[in-house]
Amino acid sequence: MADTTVKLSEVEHVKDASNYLRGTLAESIVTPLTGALNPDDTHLIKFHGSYQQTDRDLDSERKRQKLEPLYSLMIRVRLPGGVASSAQWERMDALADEYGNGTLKLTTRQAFQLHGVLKRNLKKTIQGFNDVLLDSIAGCGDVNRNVMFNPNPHQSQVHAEVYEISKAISAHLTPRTSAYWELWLNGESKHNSLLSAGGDDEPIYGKTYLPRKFKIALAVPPHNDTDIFANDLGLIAIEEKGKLLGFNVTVGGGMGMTFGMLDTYPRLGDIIGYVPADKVVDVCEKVVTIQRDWGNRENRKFSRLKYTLDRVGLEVFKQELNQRLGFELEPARAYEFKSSGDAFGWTTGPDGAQHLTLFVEGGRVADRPGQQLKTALREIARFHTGDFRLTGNQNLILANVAPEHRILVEATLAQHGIQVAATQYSGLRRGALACVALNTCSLAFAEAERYIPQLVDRLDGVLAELGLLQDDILIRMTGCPNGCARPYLGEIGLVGRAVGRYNLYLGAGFNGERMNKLYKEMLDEDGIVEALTPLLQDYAQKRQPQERFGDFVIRQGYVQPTTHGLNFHA
Ligand code: SRM
Ligand code: SF4
Repeated sequence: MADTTVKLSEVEHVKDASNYLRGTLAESIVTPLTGALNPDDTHLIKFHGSYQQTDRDLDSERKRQKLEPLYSLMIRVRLPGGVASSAQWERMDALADEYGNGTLKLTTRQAFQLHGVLKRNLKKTIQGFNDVLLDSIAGCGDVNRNVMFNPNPHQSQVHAEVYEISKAISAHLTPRTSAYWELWLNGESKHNSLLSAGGDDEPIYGKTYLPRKFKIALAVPPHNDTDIFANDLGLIAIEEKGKLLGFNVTVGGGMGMTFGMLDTYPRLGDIIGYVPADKVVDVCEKVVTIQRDWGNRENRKFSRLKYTLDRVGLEVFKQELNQRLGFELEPARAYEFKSSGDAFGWTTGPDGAQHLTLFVEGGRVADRPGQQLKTALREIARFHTGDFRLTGNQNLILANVAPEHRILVEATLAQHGIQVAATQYSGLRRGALACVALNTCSLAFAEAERYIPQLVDRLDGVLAELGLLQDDILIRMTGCPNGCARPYLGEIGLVGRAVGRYNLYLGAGFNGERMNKLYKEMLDEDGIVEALTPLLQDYAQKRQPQERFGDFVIRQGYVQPTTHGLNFHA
């Protein structure tokens, strides 16, 4: 099935020649003449969890002054299931201040990001992670990324079991190269399970790794809070009487596309069958190896599993998977998803443990006038005996709060201007997702995280007049079509086209099972508000009981439903 006549992309050659992801990183990182890395190393550093970036707010001024751009590194810490201890939180908080830009970003895949790390500080930053058993290997790059799962295993016994499986999948698919600990940790890792193997053999990936990034998410119905259909591989837990049986398997999800290239498209995963729980890690490995062997290594725009699948056909893919597994997937089992968002405020688990889900706007943990979230969480980390759980919706759960700490948690938050209940925010704001975009993302055409609060302020005005302020409506914004905030799963999706201009997409399902459709192009803020106001008015008047906004705009004929990635542009 692999085509040996293809002209490999440049990145394939870089990986091939890199000696298992080393390249010339050791030299690049210490060269004092520039803040940048050697060009080939900019590809390799991703596998170590980092991206070279510039401060785009300063690019033109620095160019005018004939200075090189202000290079720095973004670094992403993988956390399977988004779980961090208090000690790990405190460390990330401190590293953000010491080497980063003083903020922590909670990503849409339940990871931490630091921005603005100068290359001379990268090693010290990674060593800081290692001290508290965190790492950034495979945070980015052509490998399996952070494995997503509902961040609260204490919700039920099934959640606890699925969390363990998500960690097992993550560990199984972590690259084995010793380059990471050799380059950053002087050959010594505190992370026994992960990096002590020390060999360069990559039994799953091989020396050129995957053709492109690969993403896995797990979910326990009825909550699709990891948007599993947006992943290359999704696993839907099937339980019976509170016991985990196995998983329905989805393949071929992905959000990215390129404007003007209709043969690129976001796509939701297809359900291909059911697998018992004890065989699920093997299924993940075999799907990864098929993509390793069959994925497009010529043109990175078509390298994701979704394009492999649409090229070879789902049936051929399933046959190959069954053959590599040595057994057949069973028919998929019944399940139902009802939502893809987070439930805010205090909850009590079946074991009586207390958990607090906090709204974190844009996933940015920062101190702002009147709201010192970063300080509040640091103070909480000093006494909190439970842990911190990052959600796939860029929010945060303080999990397992000791009963005697509940009042102290609330008081600490209140003292720093953070309210526990999220009802002071509109339903639109609570469910909003926005990618980083400017000023650090090199691919952004427009603002997202920095701008969405202002847009929601205006839309909240419209919603308030219509009595819809507390209705949950999913809005998602990105600065480009790559889809980092999964905008095509927003009931309202806004995708940056140019500075201050967005394409407006409508009609996604509230439960993450249907993508939206282009409604209007190149809108500025007034255009967005003008386009949405009559629809929201109509919704307030004519919606049926419990009808979601995404379903309503389809029933009213504003947009056609998207039934498959292949008709997303239709
Ligand atoms: Fe993403 C590239 C940020 C989740 C699809 N993404 C980037 C880069 C690294 C830009 C770059 O290549 O230079 C962004 C760094 C910005 C910055 O300054 O930090 C970036 N992506 C993010 C994060 C931080 C957004 C956020 O605000 O939370 C998310 C980090 C997740 C993590 O912890 O691993 C993030 N990115 C996603 C998701 C959502 C998801 O995975 O559920 C997607 C859509 C799903 C998918 O992969 O299809 C996503 N990011 C992309 C793509 C398009 C990939 C494609 O094959 O279509 C790119 C561009 C690329 O890879 O060439 C990209
Ligand atoms: Fe950057 Fe585009 Fe991803 Fe936003 S969606 S972080 S602008 S790559």
